[in-house]
Amino acid sequence: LTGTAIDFGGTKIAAARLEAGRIVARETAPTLGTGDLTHQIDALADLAATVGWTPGEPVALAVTGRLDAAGMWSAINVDTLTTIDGAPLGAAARKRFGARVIVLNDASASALGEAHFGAGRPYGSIAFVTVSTGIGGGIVLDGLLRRSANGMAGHVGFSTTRHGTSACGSGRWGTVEATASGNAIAAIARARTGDHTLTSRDVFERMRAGEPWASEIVCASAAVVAELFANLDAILGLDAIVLGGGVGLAPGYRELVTRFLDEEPELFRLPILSAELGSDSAFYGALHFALVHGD
Ligand code: BMX
Repeated sequence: LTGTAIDFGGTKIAAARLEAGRIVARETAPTLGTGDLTHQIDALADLAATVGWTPGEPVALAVTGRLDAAGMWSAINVDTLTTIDGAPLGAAARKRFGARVIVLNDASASALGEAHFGAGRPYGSIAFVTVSTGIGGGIVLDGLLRRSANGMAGHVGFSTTRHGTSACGSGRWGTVEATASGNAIAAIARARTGDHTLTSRDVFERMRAGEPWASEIVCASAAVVAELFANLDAILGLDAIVLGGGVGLAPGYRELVTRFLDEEPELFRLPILSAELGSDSAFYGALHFALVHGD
């Protein structure tokens, strides 16, 4: 794998330069809080240039949100990304970069990356679940990424949980994303403590410092994610689940999810692996997708 890949998430954008399957340069920047497509793409191009992308060279772009078969990009959860509704991301990026730009949902890209180059290698059928700003997913069945014309495939964060108490920015009530994501952890912690500056990272720090309220909030998130994993297994019959994302890879979180999944009947207890490529899964998957599909 050689080329430039970009991961466009709800909180940060990241770019990496890969050569022969190794990352040789990387850079990150905060996601702009604007719905203006041109500004967003300018920020991506600036970041790509800092890792060594040269004008005219193809780009693999993994992005939060829904991408339909016509190449239109929309935020589903408008709380994780300033309203983007039906923007022609691929076409606009191709114009700005003056090159081929292959776009793919971020979690779908990570699923492919982990399935082919990471923790999913020994298995045929896996789901990748990212617990980050939102909760996203990608499904690889018998080695093939599940994609759909409406771009909804893999959006596991918009399934619901019995622990749901609110709606997320998708408008749907009781979603896994509303209950267990990084945004949800921060919102619950803020409501509980009255400290409106708290981030999900702070909640993990407070948990490690022994604050019981912080540990309760993180445990509640892990319980919902474990319930999601059992549901995915019941629907898809998976060999394993690969867990990623800033929250998913936070020390101790996977162990908590495993502990809650162990409370389910044995049939639903599938292996939970940490994303072996860490936060780089999307780079690998998006580049692989670009090389294989090449459109
Ligand atoms: C949301 C959804 C998914 C995305 C997931 C993780 C939006 C804007 N995004 O479920 O498309 O894969 O979040 O994204 O509706 P992240 O931004 O948390 O990395």
